[in-house]
Amino acid sequence: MARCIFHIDLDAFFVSVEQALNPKLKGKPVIVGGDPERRGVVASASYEARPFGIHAGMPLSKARRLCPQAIFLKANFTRYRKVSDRFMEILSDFSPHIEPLGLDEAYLDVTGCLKPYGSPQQLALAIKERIKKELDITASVGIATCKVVAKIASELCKPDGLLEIVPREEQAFLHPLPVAKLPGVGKKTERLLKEMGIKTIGELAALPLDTVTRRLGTTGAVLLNYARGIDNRQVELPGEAKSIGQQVTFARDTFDRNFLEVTLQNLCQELCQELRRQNKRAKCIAIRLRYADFKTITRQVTLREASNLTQVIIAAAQQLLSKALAQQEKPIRLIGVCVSGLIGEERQLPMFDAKVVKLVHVEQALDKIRKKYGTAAIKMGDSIYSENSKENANSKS
Ligand code: DCP
Ligand code: CA
Repeated sequence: MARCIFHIDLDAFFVSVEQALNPKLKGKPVIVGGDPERRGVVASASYEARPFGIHAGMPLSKARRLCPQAIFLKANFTRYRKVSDRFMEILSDFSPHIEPLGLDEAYLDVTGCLKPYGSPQQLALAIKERIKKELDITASVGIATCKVVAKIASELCKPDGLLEIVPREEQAFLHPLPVAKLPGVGKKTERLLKEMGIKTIGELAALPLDTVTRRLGTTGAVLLNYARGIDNRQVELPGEAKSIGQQVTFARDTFDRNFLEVTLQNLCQELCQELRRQNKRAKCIAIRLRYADFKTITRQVTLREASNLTQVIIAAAQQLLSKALAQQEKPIRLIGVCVSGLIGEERQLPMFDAKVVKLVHVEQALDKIRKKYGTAAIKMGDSIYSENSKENANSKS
């Protein structure tokens, strides 16, 4: 089945944050100056400033000459980082498969998340609406079967755009575009390609592989694939563990429901402790059962809100277990729990939700005791590990 990948990019990000904070700036040419270390260049320009020829990286002195009536503001990175966190959090409500790129853009793999929305476009509109409502910022969304096409699509529909490239239309969409639109084609590669007489993505796509690699090396092979609309890269968190798992294999196969439930609770407890240690919350909970005949099943659920609270994770895992046990009555040799869709825990606690705050405090206190006296000091049920082999896994796949 074709994948459905979104590339979502906030419009004129730094400027939009300032405009959301001070609506008087909306609809006007506004320019946010860059990093004080690299003083003197434009970091972000409102769409009203762009017709004057202003773009990121341009010296502020030149921007001032081109558009003297523009409003110039200093960058406030703490502010932008906070908004970026909220943006990523909104996205993670729609799919656990999220790959942030910098502060204001991300890929989402929504292949398995479309059903409630009816179509990719409806889902994209729902995401755009949430962002507008909660952050007062417009976003542009490119939809395609792979990352590279989704990214180019979002760029072409800016600002406040939505562009879907349906399966099998990738090449027709890409081919007329200038090669510089391909991610990975910088000034140098563009010049090399120009020397070869290549100006459009379609002209690049038509070249034989060895011609391209001779001039551009291995990057050439990747670019050639992109130009042909081929990009198998997954949507994934760069360099981070994507899931945390715990599982046990029993000394004897078991039917005992109570024993399975207690085992699962203990696994969840350890896993949540690890989540809190890593300052992460999980959006997706999966349980794994291996039967005596080695048949293995996985059952998974996505939480409405990411969590690292033991009670929340246990409740989800127990529900999955009950369903699985109702479907199959075979002795079980292994049980495991795994969380994925991990997101950072930088967000402030919702202070109005006293129950959540209390739970977090209780669990933090328990974590301290476990750290001091060992994990075995506090468990929610009887200790069960003594006769069983126990494995845990931090997985990257
Ligand atoms: N940025 C920067 N210096 C640059 C480019 C960008 O400091 N040379 C910062 C400011 C931007 C933010 O990163 O607001 C995001 O970069 P984008 O390239 O996505 O640019 P914008 O969001 O400003 O505009 P667009 O609507 O084109 O995405
Ligand atoms: Ca942007």
